[in-house]
Amino acid sequence: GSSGSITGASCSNGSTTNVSSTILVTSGTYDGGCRVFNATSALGDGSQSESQKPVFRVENGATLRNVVLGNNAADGIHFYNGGTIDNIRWSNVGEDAFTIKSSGTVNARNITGYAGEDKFIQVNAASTLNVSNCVVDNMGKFLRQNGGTTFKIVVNVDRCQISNMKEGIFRTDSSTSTARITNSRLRNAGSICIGKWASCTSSG
Ligand code: ADA
Ligand code: CA
Ligand code: CA
Ligand code: CA
Repeated sequence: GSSGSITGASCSNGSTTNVSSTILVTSGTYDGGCRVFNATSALGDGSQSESQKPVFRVENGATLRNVVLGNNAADGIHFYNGGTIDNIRWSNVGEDAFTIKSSGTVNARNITGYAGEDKFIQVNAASTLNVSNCVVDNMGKFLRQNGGTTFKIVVNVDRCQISNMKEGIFRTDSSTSTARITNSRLRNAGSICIGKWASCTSSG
């Protein structure tokens, strides 16, 4: 395969919108117009505190696109019952970048994330996650299935550049979950597969 066209998100920063209550995306498409969405303290401070709220909540197959998360990204983006994100950049990942909160299929394409303390993606429910064209740099790990959970997740990652992970790329405690990464560039990305994965592969 080819890893030649890995660009991540492509927005130039637009004007800043301060977010004091989670923006709900419940149907159709929410187009952020490349504005910078910056959480206020009402959502959290972007630290490792687990009590923070997301900046966006995407539900029921809806799509969120063309968004820059600003210096305070709080608990990022939450998905319920599946959804799509397209052209999203986290300038400074908060507690984590996005979380699958209930079952469904999540598609994340053309995304970029920088400067996380720990996780980029957190998966808290049985689900399928398809990630394509991502650039992720400088955090603990790319993806974590919630610690101690044994439901099945299916993770497909294609055309990603992942660099400077302190721990690694995929971590689970579930022996039924699967992960694969294809057509990607890994630089100082730690261990690819951490934990019990039924299947965990890297190719291309
Ligand atoms: C940690 C924490 C979980 C949950 C998760 C998350 O793994 O132990 O309870 O809060 O983070 O969704 O960020
Ligand atoms: Ca967490
Ligand atoms: Ca979180
Ligand atoms: Ca950060």
